[in-house]
Amino acid sequence: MPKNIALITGATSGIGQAISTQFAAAGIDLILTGRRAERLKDTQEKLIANYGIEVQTLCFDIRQQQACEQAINGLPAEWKAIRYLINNAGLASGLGKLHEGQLSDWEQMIDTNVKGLLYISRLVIPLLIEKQQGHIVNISSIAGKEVYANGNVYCASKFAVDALNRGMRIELAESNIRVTSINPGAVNTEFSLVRFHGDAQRAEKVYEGFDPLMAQDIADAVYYAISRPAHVNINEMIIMPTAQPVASIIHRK
Ligand code: NDP
Ligand code: 8X3
Repeated sequence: MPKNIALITGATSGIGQAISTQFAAAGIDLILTGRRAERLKDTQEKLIANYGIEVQTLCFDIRQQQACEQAINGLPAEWKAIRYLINNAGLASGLGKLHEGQLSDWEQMIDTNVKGLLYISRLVIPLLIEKQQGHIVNISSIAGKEVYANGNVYCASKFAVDALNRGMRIELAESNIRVTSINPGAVNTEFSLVRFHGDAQRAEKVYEGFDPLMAQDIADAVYYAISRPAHVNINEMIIMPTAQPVASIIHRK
């Protein structure tokens, strides 16, 4: 019987995977989502074996509203007592001028980062309200605080996450639900590989010549936020590599 449950979207890689391991180590039972079934299964097996927690996996595309509904509504009753919702699934697709942009990139970012986050939140928040407790952590970005050259639509999608984060906090305080946004700068994950449509050489260059953040740095911050006493809400955190003082400047050796 699961007790202390977290639902983490985008748990197949990077930040979501690191949060999953950090939470598992703290004895939190997990609902993990993503599109890559094999990775979900591997992660589930490892976390159960290493930490003795319970893990459910939900394999679906967060852009598909019906798939979100089926996944969340189809959870066994005891798994609906979700305490932590970590809205992490997201991506950048492309990096270039708006007037030269690919519509398919824009749609993928808006559908995943904004609409997907909304679909999941709409389904899970009523479950938190029912229990009059819970904590939502929205993984936004420094791109949701500062606009940088060629970031246009990705930045817009993360500014939307920032607005949704603030809106949720205002609306949910009366239900004793905490809401936190985490806004990282460059984190070395599959993010750039995805942004550059699988161009591994270009992706590697993003993290060359300086020490980027690691996914674990962000997992630490998320765990810090959720492990504060119940009367303490961390509204937001901006976390940057030391060599990246603002979004558009990276000091490389
Ligand atoms: P990764 O590419 O390593 O991980 C992204 C995760 O999102 C994967 O688990 C992926 O799962 C999931 N995901 C993407 N699209 C979908 C979809 N349509 N349906 C379901 N799941 C999806 O990148 P990060 O770990 O770096 O990114 C995690 C979050 O952190 C994102 O919201 C990103 O914007 C944000 N962020 C990242 C930064 C960075 O520099 N890395 C900095 C600031 C914020 P799957 O492919 O299996 O579906
Ligand atoms: C990802 C970090 O600086 O590439 O959100 O926008 S950045």
